[in-house]
Amino acid sequence: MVSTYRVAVLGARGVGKSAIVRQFLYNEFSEVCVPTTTRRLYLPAVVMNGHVHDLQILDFPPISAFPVNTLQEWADACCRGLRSVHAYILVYDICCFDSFEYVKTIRQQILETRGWGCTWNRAHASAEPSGCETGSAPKFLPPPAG
Ligand SMILES: Nc1nc2c(ncn2[C@@H]2O[C@H](COP(=O)(O)OP(=O)(O)O)[C@@H](O)[C@H]2O)c(=O)[nH]1
Ligand SMILES: [Mg+2]
Repeated sequence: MVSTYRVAVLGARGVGKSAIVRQFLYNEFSEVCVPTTTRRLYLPAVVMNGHVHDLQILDFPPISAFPVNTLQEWADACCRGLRSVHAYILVYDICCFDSFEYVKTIRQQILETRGWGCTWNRAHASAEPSGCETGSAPKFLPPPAG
Protein backbone atom coordinates (compact mmCIF):
# COMPACT_ATOMS: atom_id res chain seq x y z
CA MET A 1 0.00 0.00 0.00
CA VAL A 2 1.26 3.48 -0.86
CA SER A 3 1.10 5.88 2.05
CA THR A 4 0.82 9.63 1.59
CA TYR A 5 2.66 12.19 3.69
CA ARG A 6 1.77 15.86 3.63
CA VAL A 7 4.47 18.40 4.40
CA ALA A 8 4.08 22.19 4.69
CA VAL A 9 6.95 24.62 4.13
CA LEU A 10 6.56 27.86 6.08
CA GLY A 11 8.67 30.95 6.70
CA ALA A 12 9.04 34.64 6.01
CA ARG A 13 9.28 35.99 2.47
CA GLY A 14 12.55 35.48 0.63
CA VAL A 15 14.19 33.05 3.07
CA GLY A 16 14.50 30.34 0.40
CA LYS A 17 11.48 28.10 0.98
CA SER A 18 10.76 27.57 -2.70
CA ALA A 19 14.49 27.17 -3.40
CA ILE A 20 14.66 24.32 -0.85
CA VAL A 21 11.66 22.58 -2.40
CA ARG A 22 13.04 22.92 -5.93
CA GLN A 23 16.46 21.71 -4.90
CA PHE A 24 14.92 18.68 -3.19
CA LEU A 25 12.65 17.84 -6.14
CA TYR A 26 14.68 18.87 -9.18
CA ASN A 27 18.20 19.32 -7.83
CA GLU A 28 18.29 22.82 -9.28
CA PHE A 29 18.87 26.31 -7.91
CA SER A 30 17.94 29.62 -9.49
CA GLU A 31 19.00 33.09 -8.37
CA VAL A 32 15.88 34.53 -9.97
CA CYS A 33 13.51 35.64 -7.23
CA VAL A 34 9.91 34.72 -8.03
CA PRO A 35 7.76 35.55 -4.98
CA THR A 36 5.27 32.82 -4.08
CA THR A 37 1.88 34.52 -4.01
CA THR A 38 -0.34 31.47 -3.69
CA ARG A 39 0.05 28.07 -2.09
CA ARG A 40 1.86 25.65 -4.42
CA LEU A 41 1.38 21.91 -4.26
CA TYR A 42 4.02 19.42 -5.43
CA LEU A 43 3.20 15.72 -5.69
CA PRO A 44 6.39 13.68 -5.85
CA ALA A 45 6.75 10.01 -4.98
CA VAL A 46 9.71 8.84 -2.93
CA VAL A 47 11.16 5.44 -2.16
CA MET A 48 12.07 4.98 1.49
CA ASN A 49 13.27 1.68 2.96
CA GLY A 50 12.07 -0.11 -0.16
CA HIS A 51 8.56 1.35 0.06
CA VAL A 52 6.97 3.90 -2.24
CA HIS A 53 5.43 6.91 -0.51
CA ASP A 54 3.45 9.72 -2.06
CA LEU A 55 4.51 13.12 -0.83
CA GLN A 56 2.43 16.25 -0.92
CA ILE A 57 4.69 19.23 -0.45
CA LEU A 58 2.86 22.49 0.16
CA ASP A 59 4.95 25.60 -0.46
CA PHE A 60 3.15 28.45 1.30
CA PRO A 61 3.47 32.21 0.87
CA PRO A 62 4.03 33.94 4.24
CA ILE A 63 0.96 33.56 6.43
CA SER A 64 -0.11 36.20 8.94
CA ALA A 65 -0.91 33.60 11.60
CA PHE A 66 -1.39 29.86 11.91
CA PRO A 67 -5.14 29.12 11.68
CA VAL A 68 -6.44 28.21 15.13
CA ASN A 69 -9.45 26.27 13.85
CA THR A 70 -10.86 24.72 10.68
CA LEU A 71 -13.10 27.72 10.05
CA GLN A 72 -10.10 30.05 9.98
CA GLU A 73 -8.18 27.57 7.85
CA TRP A 74 -10.86 27.50 5.17
CA ALA A 75 -11.65 31.20 5.33
CA ASP A 76 -8.18 32.02 4.03
CA ALA A 77 -7.44 30.30 0.70
CA CYS A 78 -3.70 30.50 1.39
CA CYS A 79 -4.01 28.47 4.60
CA ARG A 80 -5.99 25.55 3.24
CA GLY A 81 -4.62 22.18 4.21
CA LEU A 82 -2.27 23.71 6.77
CA ARG A 83 -3.82 22.09 9.83
CA SER A 84 -3.85 18.56 8.42
CA VAL A 85 -0.23 18.06 7.33
CA HIS A 86 2.04 15.45 8.91
CA ALA A 87 5.07 17.74 9.19
CA TYR A 88 6.10 21.38 9.02
CA ILE A 89 9.40 22.63 7.67
CA LEU A 90 10.04 26.06 9.17
CA VAL A 91 12.63 28.02 7.21
CA TYR A 92 14.50 31.16 8.27
CA ASP A 93 17.49 33.15 7.08
CA ILE A 94 20.31 33.25 9.62
CA CYS A 95 21.11 36.79 8.40
CA CYS A 96 17.62 38.01 9.20
CA PHE A 97 16.64 38.02 12.86
CA ASP A 98 13.04 38.92 12.00
CA SER A 99 12.69 35.78 9.87
CA PHE A 100 13.74 33.73 12.93
CA GLU A 101 11.25 35.56 15.14
CA TYR A 102 8.61 34.83 12.51
CA VAL A 103 9.17 31.05 12.53
CA LYS A 104 9.38 31.09 16.33
CA THR A 105 5.92 32.64 16.44
CA ILE A 106 4.52 30.22 13.87
CA ARG A 107 6.09 27.27 15.72
CA GLN A 108 4.48 28.40 18.97
CA GLN A 109 1.12 28.73 17.24
CA ILE A 110 1.50 25.22 15.75
CA LEU A 111 2.34 23.80 19.18
CA GLU A 112 -0.64 25.53 20.75
CA THR A 113 -3.14 24.42 18.13
CA ARG A 114 -1.80 20.98 17.19
CA GLY A 115 0.32 20.03 20.16
CA TRP A 116 3.51 19.30 18.24
CA GLY A 117 6.05 20.87 15.91
CA CYS A 118 9.43 20.61 14.23
CA THR A 119 12.05 23.16 13.20
CA TRP A 120 14.83 22.85 10.67
CA ASN A 121 17.82 25.10 10.55
CA ARG A 122 19.20 26.39 7.31
CA ALA A 123 22.28 28.42 6.48
CA HIS A 124 21.87 31.14 3.89
CA ALA A 125 24.87 30.90 1.57
CA SER A 126 25.39 34.66 1.46
CA ALA A 127 25.51 34.73 5.27
CA GLU A 128 29.10 33.63 5.16
CA PRO A 129 31.52 36.46 4.40
CA SER A 130 34.07 34.24 2.66
CA GLY A 131 34.58 30.75 1.33
CA CYS A 132 30.97 30.51 0.23
CA GLU A 133 29.81 31.58 -3.20
CA THR A 134 26.69 33.66 -3.40
CA GLY A 135 24.17 31.82 -5.50
CA SER A 136 25.69 28.43 -4.95
CA ALA A 137 23.38 25.55 -4.17
CA PRO A 138 21.58 26.09 -0.87
CA LYS A 139 23.16 24.34 2.09
CA PHE A 140 21.35 22.47 4.75
CA LEU A 141 22.31 22.09 8.38
CA PRO A 142 21.08 19.38 10.71
CA PRO A 143 18.42 20.46 13.18
CA PRO A 144 19.76 21.90 16.44
CA ALA A 145 20.24 19.39 19.23
CA GLY A 146 17.61 19.30 21.94
N1 LIG B 1 22.71 33.06 -2.04
C1 LIG B 1 21.63 32.35 -1.77
N2 LIG B 1 20.47 32.75 -2.28
C2 LIG B 1 19.39 31.99 -2.01
C3 LIG B 1 19.44 30.83 -1.21
N3 LIG B 1 18.19 30.29 -1.14
C4 LIG B 1 17.40 31.12 -1.85
N4 LIG B 1 18.12 32.12 -2.38
C5 LIG B 1 17.62 33.23 -3.21
O1 LIG B 1 16.72 33.99 -2.40
C6 LIG B 1 15.65 34.45 -3.21
C7 LIG B 1 14.33 34.02 -2.58
O2 LIG B 1 14.24 32.59 -2.63
P1 LIG B 1 12.82 31.89 -2.60
O3 LIG B 1 13.07 30.42 -2.59
O4 LIG B 1 11.93 32.42 -3.68
O5 LIG B 1 12.29 32.39 -1.18
P2 LIG B 1 10.84 32.17 -0.54
O6 LIG B 1 10.10 33.47 -0.67
O7 LIG B 1 11.10 31.84 0.90
O8 LIG B 1 10.17 31.03 -1.27
C8 LIG B 1 15.84 33.87 -4.62
O9 LIG B 1 16.42 34.89 -5.43
C9 LIG B 1 16.80 32.73 -4.41
O10 LIG B 1 17.63 32.58 -5.54
C10 LIG B 1 20.71 30.43 -0.68
O11 LIG B 1 20.87 29.46 0.04
N5 LIG B 1 21.76 31.23 -1.00
MG1 LIG C 1 8.41 30.98 -2.32
